[in-house]
Amino acid sequence: MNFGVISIFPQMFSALTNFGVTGRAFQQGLCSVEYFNPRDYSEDVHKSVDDRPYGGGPGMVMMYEPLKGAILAARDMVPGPVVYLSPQGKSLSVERLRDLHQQRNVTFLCGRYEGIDERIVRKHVDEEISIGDYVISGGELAAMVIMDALIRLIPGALGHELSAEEDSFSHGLLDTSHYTRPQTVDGMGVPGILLTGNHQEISRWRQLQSYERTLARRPELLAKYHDNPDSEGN
Ligand code: 4G3
Repeated sequence: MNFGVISIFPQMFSALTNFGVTGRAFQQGLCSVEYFNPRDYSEDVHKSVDDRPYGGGPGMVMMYEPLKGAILAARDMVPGPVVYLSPQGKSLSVERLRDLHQQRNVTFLCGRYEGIDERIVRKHVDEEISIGDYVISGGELAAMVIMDALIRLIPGALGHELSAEEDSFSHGLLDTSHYTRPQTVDGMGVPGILLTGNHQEISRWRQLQSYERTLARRPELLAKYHDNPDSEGN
């Protein structure tokens, strides 16, 4: 999978490209990323990328022309949809992630300040996505959340291929609980079934526990699950 990233802070993405499961995926060539900095497409001597909002109010707005230049350059090198991360976007869901995963190329447009000139969204953005109902200081962390989730879906990116299938939500239910050594900590043991070595019974227990904690914590997920328990949720 090839990612494009449009950002004035491309260095932030080293958190994704240099560490852990995602870092390994980049190292192995399972995915790649190209950066496009709006500042490189700024016309004026100060390399401005933001200006004051029409109508007044606090903060600044990212300017049309530098963003347009960066997006057109990205479209040349990364011929897939341009996704803008903003609190005004449609909520990210597991089915939306699977749709994006079908693309070989995806570019993420990361805004700063109070947002970007709306005419960029109108003319140059294919999809506006939100990672949740809260505001963060820039689209970069939101883009990294989606990129990380997408990388986990790439065959070979996780050490153990069954890991992705056993993740929370992959079947529409929350994940089961996990335990490791030592067997007793601060007087707390491990559910006995996990020590029996009976893998068929362990599997049944985990499924039941998964179902019960979904019922307790996220009952709204069960409606979808009941529609089709084998459909991987949605
Ligand atoms: C655009 C995305 C971008 C407008 C970005 C703020 C939250 C999300 C930004 C704006 C963001 C999200 C940058 N904050 N919920 N901050 O996906 O007001």
